Amino acid sequence: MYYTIETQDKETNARAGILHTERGDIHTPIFMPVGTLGTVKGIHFKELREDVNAEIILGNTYHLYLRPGLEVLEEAGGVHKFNGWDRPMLTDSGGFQVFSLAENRKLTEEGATFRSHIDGSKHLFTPENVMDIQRIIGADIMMAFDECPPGDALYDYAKKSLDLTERWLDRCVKRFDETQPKYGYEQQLFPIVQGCTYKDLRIRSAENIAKLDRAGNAIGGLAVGEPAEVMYEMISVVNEILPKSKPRYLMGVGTPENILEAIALGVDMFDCVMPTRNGRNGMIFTSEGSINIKNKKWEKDFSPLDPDGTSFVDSAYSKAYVRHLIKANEMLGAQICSQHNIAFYLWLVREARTHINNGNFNLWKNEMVKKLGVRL
Ligand code: PRF
Repeated sequence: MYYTIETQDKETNARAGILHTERGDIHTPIFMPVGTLGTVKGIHFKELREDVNAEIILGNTYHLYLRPGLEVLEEAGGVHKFNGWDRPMLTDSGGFQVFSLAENRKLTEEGATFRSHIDGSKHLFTPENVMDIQRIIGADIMMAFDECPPGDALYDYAKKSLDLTERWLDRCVKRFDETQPKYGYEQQLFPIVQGCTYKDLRIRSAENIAKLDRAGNAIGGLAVGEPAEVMYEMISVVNEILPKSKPRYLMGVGTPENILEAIALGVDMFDCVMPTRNGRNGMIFTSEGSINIKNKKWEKDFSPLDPDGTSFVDSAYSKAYVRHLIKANEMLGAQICSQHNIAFYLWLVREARTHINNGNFNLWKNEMVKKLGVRL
């Protein structure tokens, strides 16, 4: 796995690049649809490949470990053989999900103990077993095991948390380097910068991670309650330090506007549940602003879902029909809106890429951001 930069924008820190992997090239900036359980909810892989053109998807260690479990995944020969997705997959490491989903979670030096949100059973994640689990899942990109404190954490807690995350990172790297891929294809480990909203902690974390010289690096602990301006400031501090020659992945972010601003700050990879989660609720993103399809305004609007949209669903279905499906809780409504939103996010990052390559990214970005904030 290696990264090449095609164009470095002159006005901003945006870049267009390619992350070359054994399973195909990933053109950056890229958005990774969230496929928590080995499925992007409601969307066939055929659509993801041929209609949306997703180049990589994300999965979750926490969820896949609990269901279907490691025995099934190992016997299948890894997640790609299990679900049929042949393009790259990245798995998040589980720490973040333990803290947002599991019950009775407890952090110790050793790792995190928690109770499953499914059956209450007790489990322990450690930096070592989270590396082993991601080896068994067979993710092309594995994430380090970290703690993600809340956005308003006080300095004392933030520092102690980073100390722990850094000790865990050393253990992740050691275990990763001592073990081999299970299924013959390459796997890489991305470390995660933490440090809350404190510049000195972010700098320390980024410096330590830069030294590890991994195939890519991630920025965690953002979009967890802090103001957007603070998030942007932290990204710029960190990106000064993280190597330019490696892809940078901003975890769990965000709105279309957040993504464009972060691209301008030099971020290359994104994931977020927003397009699928909001889509299931009938909220759709378009290049002219966002739409709540449940709104009465759309009841008799028989125009295409999104006349500028790139997915087949955008012209195949009308706003009025999709409104009806969502209001009636029909599965197809959730599917259409999810597919539309994922296609929109991927269109957005492809457009960003084109404008970086054409030398007019900043101008385009500023105009786009204005439109994205509109509620139609
Ligand atoms: N760490 C991990 N996964 C994450 C985050 C993090 O900080 C975030 C924060 N936005 C989302 N997903 N491991």
